[in-house]
Amino acid sequence: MPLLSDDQLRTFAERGSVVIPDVIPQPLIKAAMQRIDQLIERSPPPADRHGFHFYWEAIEADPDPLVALLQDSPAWETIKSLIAPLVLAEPEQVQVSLNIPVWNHRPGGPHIDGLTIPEPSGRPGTFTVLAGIFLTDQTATDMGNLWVWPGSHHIAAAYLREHGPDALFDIVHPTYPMASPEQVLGRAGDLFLGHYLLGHNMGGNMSAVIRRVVYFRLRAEDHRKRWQACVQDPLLEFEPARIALDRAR
Ligand SMILES: O=C(O)CCC(=O)C(=O)O
Ligand SMILES: [Fe+2]
Repeated sequence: MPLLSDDQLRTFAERGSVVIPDVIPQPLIKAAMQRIDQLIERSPPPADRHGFHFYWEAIEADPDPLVALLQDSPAWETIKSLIAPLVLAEPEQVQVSLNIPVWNHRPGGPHIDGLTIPEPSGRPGTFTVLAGIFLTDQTATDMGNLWVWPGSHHIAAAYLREHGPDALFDIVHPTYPMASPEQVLGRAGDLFLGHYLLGHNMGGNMSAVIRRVVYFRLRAEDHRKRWQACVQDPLLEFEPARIALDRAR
């Protein structure tokens, strides 16, 4: 049984994202929720905060319940199976993303990650895949869901083929024509996989619940050496997705 179905691989290739249901076992979710409770207790969001609030954690050698979501669950093998035969590099950092209600907000457009603060070398902070692990249910819209602009990774890559890879810095907030955005739905324990070039943003939260997602920005090994090629050829690092797409044609 492959970890990702042909349909899921094709969805990722065409739309730039896919949600894989029920990847994270309940005990790992519980431990991560407790860890996030601690982070909030130690450094609470301002009392009047509505909307996003992030915790960025460097990954220590110690066992970490946030990293366990990724590496002690089937998520790791699943993501490996999206980029094989490339090798998935160890995560460097983890983001806990809260979306605190009530936040009556609709994003005006998408963003692309890693561009406002380049790496020390000046290289844009490109990566291979955004992996989001849902810790709360977002089974309807306006529950703090992530918004995505489906297929926009292909439009970004076409733009960068025309203007060169350094033009990435001009599309932090892309304005080229794109399909209408969609809110990503899922349940606690689901795994969201998003292409680096996929335009996305945070949406409002009109529910009663603080939305919790843990994000990892993951790279295939040697991604930093080939980022210019990756941003012009969006399926370069995703051979299984490329094959599934070709099979369907
Ligand atoms: O929290 C989210 O759902 C998205 C956050 C995001 O896009 C970011 O931090 O770059
Ligand atoms: Fe983002």
